[in-house]
Amino acid sequence: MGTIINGVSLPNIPWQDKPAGYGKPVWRYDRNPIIQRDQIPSSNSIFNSAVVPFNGGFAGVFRCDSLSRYMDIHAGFSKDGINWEINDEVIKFCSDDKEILVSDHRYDPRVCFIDDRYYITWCNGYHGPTIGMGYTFDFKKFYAMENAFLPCNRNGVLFPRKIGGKYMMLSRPSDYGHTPFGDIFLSQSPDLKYWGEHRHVMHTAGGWQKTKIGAGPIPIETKEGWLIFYHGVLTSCNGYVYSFGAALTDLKEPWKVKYRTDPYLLSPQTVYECVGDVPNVAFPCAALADMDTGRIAIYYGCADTVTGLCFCQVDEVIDYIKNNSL
Ligand code: BMA
Repeated sequence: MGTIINGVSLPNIPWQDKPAGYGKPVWRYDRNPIIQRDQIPSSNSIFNSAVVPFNGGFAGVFRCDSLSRYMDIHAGFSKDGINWEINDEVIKFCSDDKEILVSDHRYDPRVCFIDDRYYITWCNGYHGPTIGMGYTFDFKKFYAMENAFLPCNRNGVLFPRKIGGKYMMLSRPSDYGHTPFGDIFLSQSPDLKYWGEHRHVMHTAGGWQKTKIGAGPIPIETKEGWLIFYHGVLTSCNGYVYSFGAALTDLKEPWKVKYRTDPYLLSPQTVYECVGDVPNVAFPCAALADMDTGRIAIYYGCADTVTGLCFCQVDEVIDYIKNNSL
C-alpha cells in the first residue's frame, strides 16, 4: 500500500475509515467542522488554513478574519491534528527591509517544508493581491521574504522539493476583485526570490471548474506523478460555488498534466459548507499524507467561516482520477 514517494511516515495522521457502503473516493470527518468560527476571542471566522507535521504533533497557519473583518494569518499547534490551539495574536514577520513587510491583508496561507524550514505563502495585499512569502523554523519567529510576483496573483503553492535544480510554485494570476477567470500557472526559481520560466499548467474546464481554478494543498509526490488537489469555481444564479478535484502531473516537468478529474471530488453539500459568510465554498489549503498507509487528510475551508477535514486513500484517489479524467 502507498504510492507516495519522498513523503514522511505519519502514524498519527488524523484518520477515520470510510463509512461502510460510501461510494466516493473522498469522505468527510463526521465531527466536522474541526475548527469553529469563534475559536479565538478575536475571530469572526477561521477557514482556508494550512497544517504540517511538527515536533511529533502538528503546527499550522490559519486564516482568521477578525471581528473588524480584517483578513490575517495566525499560528497554531495541535497534538492530534484535530484539536487546535490557535494564537489570538496575528503572525508578525521580521525583516530589515521594511518594504517587504508592507501588507494590507494576508489570507489563504499554505505551508511547505523544504530542507530545514517551513515556508509560508499567502495572498498578500501589496497594492493589489500578490503572493507573500516567509519562513519559520518553530512557528514562533517568522522571517519575511520578497513577494514572489507582481499583483494580481493568488493561490501560490510551492512544491516540496527542487525539481531539475529549481524551486517551483503554482499560482493563479487574477484581478483586484473577485476574479471571474483564471488558469493555474507554474513559475521556477533558483533561490525562492527570483521567479521566471513560467509555464501554463491547467485551463478552466466545464461544470464545477468552469469559471476559475486554483491550486490547494502542497503537491504530493507519488509514483504516478504529482498529486495536486485544486479548487474549481462554477458561476451559478446565486454566485460562485467552490468545489475541489485533483490532477496528476509529470514528476520531472510538473506543468504537464497527465490526468485531471472531470467530476469534483468534494463539493459544498453539508450545512457548514453551504451556510456561512460566503455560502457554498469548499476550499482546500493543506493535506497531510502518510507514506506507509497511503492515508491522506485534507483540510479545507467551509463557507469562508469554519475549517473541515476530509480523507482519502492515495491509491484509490489516483485510480479515480485516472478513470474519471477529462
Ligand atoms: C476567493 C478567496 C478565498 C475564498 C473564496 C470564496 O477569492 O478570497 O479566500 O474562500 O474566494 O469566498
